[in-house]
Amino acid sequence: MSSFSRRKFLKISAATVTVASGAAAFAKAPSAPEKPSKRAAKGIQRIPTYCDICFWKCGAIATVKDGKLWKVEGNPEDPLSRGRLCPRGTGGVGAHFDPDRLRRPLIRRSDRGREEWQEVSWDEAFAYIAKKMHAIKQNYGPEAVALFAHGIGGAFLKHTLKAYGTPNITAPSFAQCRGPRDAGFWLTYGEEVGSPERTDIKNAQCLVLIGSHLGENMHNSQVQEFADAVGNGATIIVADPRFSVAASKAKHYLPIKPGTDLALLLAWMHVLVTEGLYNKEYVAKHGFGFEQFAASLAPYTPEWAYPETGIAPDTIRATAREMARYQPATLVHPGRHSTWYGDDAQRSRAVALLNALLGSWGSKGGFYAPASMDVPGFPYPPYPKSEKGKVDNPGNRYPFAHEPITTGIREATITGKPYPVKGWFVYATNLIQALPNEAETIKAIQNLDLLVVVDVIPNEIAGWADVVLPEAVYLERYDDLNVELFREPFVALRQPVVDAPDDQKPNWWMAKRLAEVMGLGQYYPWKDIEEYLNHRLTAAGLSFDELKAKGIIRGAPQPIFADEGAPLTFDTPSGKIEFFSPQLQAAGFDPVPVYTKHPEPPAGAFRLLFGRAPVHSFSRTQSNRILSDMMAENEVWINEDVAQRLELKSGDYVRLKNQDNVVSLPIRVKATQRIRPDCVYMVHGFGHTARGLKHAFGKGASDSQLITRYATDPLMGGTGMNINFVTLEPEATRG
Ligand SMILES: Nc1nc2c(c(=O)[nH]1)N[C@H]1C(S)=C(S)[C@@H](COP(=O)(O)OP(=O)(O)OC[C@H]3O[C@@H](n4cnc5c(=O)[nH]c(N)nc54)[C@H](O)[C@@H]3O)O[C@H]1N2
Ligand SMILES: Nc1nc2c(c(=O)[nH]1)N[C@H]1C(S)=C(S)[C@@H](COP(=O)(O)OP(=O)(O)OC[C@H]3O[C@@H](n4cnc5c(=O)[nH]c(N)nc54)[C@H](O)[C@@H]3O)O[C@H]1N2
Ligand code: SF4
Ligand SMILES: [Mo]
Repeated sequence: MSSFSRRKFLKISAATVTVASGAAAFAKAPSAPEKPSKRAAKGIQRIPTYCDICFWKCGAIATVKDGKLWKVEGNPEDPLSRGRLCPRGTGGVGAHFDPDRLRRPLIRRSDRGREEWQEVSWDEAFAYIAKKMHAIKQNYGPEAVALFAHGIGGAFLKHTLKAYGTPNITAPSFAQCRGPRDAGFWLTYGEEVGSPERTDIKNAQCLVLIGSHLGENMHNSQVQEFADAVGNGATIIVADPRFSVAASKAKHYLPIKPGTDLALLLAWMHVLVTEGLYNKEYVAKHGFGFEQFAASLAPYTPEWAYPETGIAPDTIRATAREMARYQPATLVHPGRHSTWYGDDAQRSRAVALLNALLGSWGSKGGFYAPASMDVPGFPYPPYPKSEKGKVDNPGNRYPFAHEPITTGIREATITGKPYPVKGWFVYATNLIQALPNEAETIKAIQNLDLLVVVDVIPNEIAGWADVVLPEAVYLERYDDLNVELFREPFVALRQPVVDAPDDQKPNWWMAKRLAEVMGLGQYYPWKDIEEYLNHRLTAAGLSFDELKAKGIIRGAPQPIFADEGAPLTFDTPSGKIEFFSPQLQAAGFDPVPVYTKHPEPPAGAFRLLFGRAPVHSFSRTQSNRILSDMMAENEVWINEDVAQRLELKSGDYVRLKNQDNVVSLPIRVKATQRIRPDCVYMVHGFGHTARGLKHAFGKGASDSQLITRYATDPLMGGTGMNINFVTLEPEATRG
């Protein structure tokens, strides 16, 4: 094992130890719910399930001692976790014990956003919601209710809302996250990279990370495979304005000027093509429009890219040659959170094209063809057809948006066009923090006749709701099966490990009850979720009892690389990899990516960048006492020389003020040489303002609050959020 992967193991296991004892301490804390479990049995029980602290869905085994949740570990049978959870997953027990949890259904009793509630029964809550939803349907049609639902827990509410008749179902994982990447790869290969990404990181001999900060971005399998690749001696190339954890493992670290990635990508491709280093056989066999593509690269020399990116021509050539040396086992990581500057689908297309030049799509050490189990869905009656169609993308103005656009629904809610939206159902997404420009979100909310929020804690979005429905956390409930697309086929079960402490209910129960109250009971022909799961598994020839006992059932391995016999076909109009895209040309866009400059921060201001911390997920874990113990607040990274000039030092507090005079909560300075002087960086998800979050309230600052501007991607409607500039104001009163 290399020193890196050893360290990584130590780091992960150290976190595990801290967390396990933290959980133990917690279980004894007076604030922890003391209600004994109905399923309480004396002694130790080990119950498999899968994690929900993020969307990776790692297989886990929970240990319950005398009916009380003790710890959660990786399930060794699970290909995603390979028996180890990330620190967030291990700290997931803190979600069950969180004293700030929502406990009972609530109905608003004063103005929206004031967070003043009345506790009601579930029947009262459903009666209220059903009445409003009937009225909206009558006055505006069922399309006027939209569902925002993030994660697998939204599956049954989606079913209920489709049965009600709305096609407007969306999540921030598209227009605020991976949408541009998916569009860029789809336009090039006719397929997306999926989630989990189909990246063969562990076998890559050269791995290029252009803004993917693996190691802070803790998607478990990817981080473990990254450690494998480093351990195998792979060449790591990292382009990031900030010296990330991944950068510290790199042979080549390129401190790129933010917003100029497309220039670097074009220059890399220029070198590969002009020096004849690309995979000629692969391109000849699978490529379409290569001649036009190659011709359009002519101006993008490394010398041209230098003043744009700040990366020296020699470095650009050396790194391009390094990529060529290891092809096709060179993987230019597609990234995930790709909504940066508004031209992101074209940047992602350039990433896709660079991989195509290296022949990595379909190759070991590149992109594999994912496998999955065949588990049929439940045979439901057909949904009513919507006459009006979807509201988020009128006139198909974003022609390559293949999923609904959250911010498009928000816009329709404000303008009433193309038709009014009057109800939002929000499941497991904190829209106040997840969507850019909070003021627009609040404006839309004020236009609603009904806002229902299903959450586990009183997060910001819950504060704006008319009705708040408290959900049981993932350790207390069943969810739908995870039939994953991955290296090998498998199906995983989430099942309850402990009871919910109060009157919290699982999403499937809410979705079914609501459907019944609204007269849509025929869409729920099953009695309870066990019957539903059993039905699906039986149809697939699998045993529910076996899955309950093991948590995971694995299928037979399938070929996943072209040289093992996996088909290498492209679902594009030409049936090939489209180096030149007639689809883009026909829609009036550049058929080959073209570089455009982005405005730079004015003198004295800095570009605001943001990302992940290993121990938190978005804005959902700051209330978790175990995880907040490891990181209670975020910091703002400032270049050390800049800090000195501003007479700031690490540990001082500042407020960030953006171009629209929005001022953040106080945030601690981290003065470091690990970031360029033209930008500052902070971890997303902090700076909570919801009063019910007694523990997380006011700790750190929120990037979302400062993201008042965004650049919309003309191809697919993604919201580029890295275009806000901030100045720093010293804060005398904290520290
Ligand atoms: N400013 C800014 N905005 C961003 C990002 C960023 O980095 N900065 N990142 C973007 C990206 S990449 C993404 S994917 C999105 C993520 O956006 P979201 O998925 O909306 O993430 P969160 O803000 O964490 O909101 C999750 C909500 O679900 C609740 N929750 C947690 N567990 C459960 C559960 O079991 N049941 C229910 N019902 N609720 C639960 C949490 O309490 C929280 O309120 O945000 C995007 N927006
Ligand atoms: N611990 C943890 N892990 C997570 C999550 C989490 O909440 N917590 N969320 C998951 C989700 S849904 C997502 S989408 C991913 C997001 O993670 P990624 O897709 O890896 O990354 P981003 O958040 O877009 O990018 C942040 C990195 O990009 C750099 N960067 C900023 N601007 C530029 C630029 O112009 N050029 C270049 N080259 N780099 C730039 C930043 O310095 C930072 O290192 O993380 C996933 N993993
Ligand atoms: S990556 Fe971590 S938080 Fe996400 S599902 Fe896996 S263990 Fe849970
Ligand atoms: Mo994301």
